[in-house]
Amino acid sequence: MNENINWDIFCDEQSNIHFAESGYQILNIDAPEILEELFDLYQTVSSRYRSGFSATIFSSDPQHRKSMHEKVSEILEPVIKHYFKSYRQICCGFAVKNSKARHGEMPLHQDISMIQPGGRPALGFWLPLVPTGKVNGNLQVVPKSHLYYRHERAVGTPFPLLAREKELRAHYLKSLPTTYGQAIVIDQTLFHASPPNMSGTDRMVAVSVLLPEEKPTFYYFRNEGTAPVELEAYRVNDGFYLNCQLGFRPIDILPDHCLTETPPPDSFSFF
Ligand SMILES: O=C(O)CCC(=O)C(=O)O
Repeated sequence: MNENINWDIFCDEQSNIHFAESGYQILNIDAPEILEELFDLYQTVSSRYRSGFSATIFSSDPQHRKSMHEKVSEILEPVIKHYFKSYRQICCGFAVKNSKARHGEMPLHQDISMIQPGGRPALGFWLPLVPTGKVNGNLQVVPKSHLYYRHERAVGTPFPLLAREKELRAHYLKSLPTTYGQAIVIDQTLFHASPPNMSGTDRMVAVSVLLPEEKPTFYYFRNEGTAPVELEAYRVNDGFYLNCQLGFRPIDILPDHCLTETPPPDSFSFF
């Protein structure tokens, strides 16, 4: 199902080739001053990130979401400009696994869709402010799984290989430890997860969602009252994700169109 995908993402062509094949790319961000600035910013708001796993996008305070987005996106902008070909940032902030709450496991999932399928993909940009490994909740990915289910996904869209999660974890899930200064870029369709933080020290990550400049932003609402399940596709502005309640139907806009949620393919192969 890789028709109509355009992998012209990074300025570096080798990165485009690796990303197209695997669905992720590790970047060496050679800019300690940027990591320090992000770390200093995080210190000013760390009291808000005290649960097992907390992320700015889940904050119930829209002011905080907006302020973190503005500050983090500004700090990251030179990095994004340097590595990516015309991508814009939405939903920046922090993703934190607290050292004192050991229940912050992130299950295997795909991110929700924020653009329509086809063309250049939406990306997750994940820049840890500390080295990451299995013990403090590093990112784990299923390489090549970004080609499996590229259809529209909303909050509530079931993970397409839920019944085979054990098998995926046993045979396909790959741990991606990072050294200080390394960032991981994933296709939002890539299967990914992270274990709990058992290290005794907080795991802080600066995050950004990157959308191709040429593609409008969408929000999908899953209408579970229909059979088959229908997705309502809302065309939104970039600020929408700083204010919305994820998983809820927007109250003041009408859908651009509706579509039936696509069932996953029957078989898979990630080798
Ligand atoms: O930060 C993490 O551990 C997981 C992040 C993640 O899964 C996501 O942003 O979708």
